[in-house]
Amino acid sequence: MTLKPKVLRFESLPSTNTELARLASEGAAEGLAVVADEQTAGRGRLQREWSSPKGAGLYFSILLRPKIPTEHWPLITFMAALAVSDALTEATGLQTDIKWPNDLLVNERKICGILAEAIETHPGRAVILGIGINLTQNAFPPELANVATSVSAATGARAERETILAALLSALSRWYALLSEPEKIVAAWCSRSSYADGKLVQVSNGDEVWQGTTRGVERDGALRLGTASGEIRLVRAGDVYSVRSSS
Ligand code: BT5
Repeated sequence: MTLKPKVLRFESLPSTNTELARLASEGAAEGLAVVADEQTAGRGRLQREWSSPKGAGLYFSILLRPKIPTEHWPLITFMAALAVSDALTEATGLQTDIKWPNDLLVNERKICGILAEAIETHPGRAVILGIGINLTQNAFPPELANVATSVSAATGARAERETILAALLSALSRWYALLSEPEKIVAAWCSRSSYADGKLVQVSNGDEVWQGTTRGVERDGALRLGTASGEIRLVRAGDVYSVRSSS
């Protein structure tokens, strides 16, 4: 699968994902991408807010029409995390950690969030892949300062949005070509995530909270959680929090 990105730029949008979903429903081709200087209704998973002030972040969405079995679609988020990780290293020298399922961390703080949304369109099912990268500390409100960071804070240098965007487009094209080989995506993801194996975590899906130790990732992207009773629980959606061991 070859991806040929074509970027449309906007000063301000409610959400790059929403705008691209609209274009996708009108039949836009795979690879169409949208970038905005600000989002007035940027969102995360479960309709949470993604703080997106003007000029403070890279707010980006790209349209994918993947020809892979639906059960492997969660790997699109993994593929995107690998691409952002490459792009940040190439463009800024930063080394990132990946937190299941959709966060990139630097020094245990979130620098990027990924939101992949599947939609029905006339030419078939599509994915709107949204990526938000914090460029400066203005990208998020002060109350998130303990859990969020930005390229400029982490590198001590000015964050060049266009350099990061160019690196992201080529990294996405590279990793997208591997999407039909789930083992490779999962293996690469696990090698770059401190959360993949042996991490004591709490997982919350909104209703329930489980504690356990991570035991790798299934071929479809589900997180394997080893619980105290010795069973393996497969987690397909939720938020993961690192727990410091008391020993
Ligand atoms: C995400 O959701 O991390 C997915 C974020 C995707 C944003 C991109 S920007 C381009 C495209 N267009 C959109 O409208 N969205 C995508 P989630 O894992 O649910 O995390 C959301 C949580 O992260 C919020 O509830 C806050 O706690 C926190 N948060 C909000 N803004 C943040 C920021 N700028 N940096 C770090 N954390 C933030």
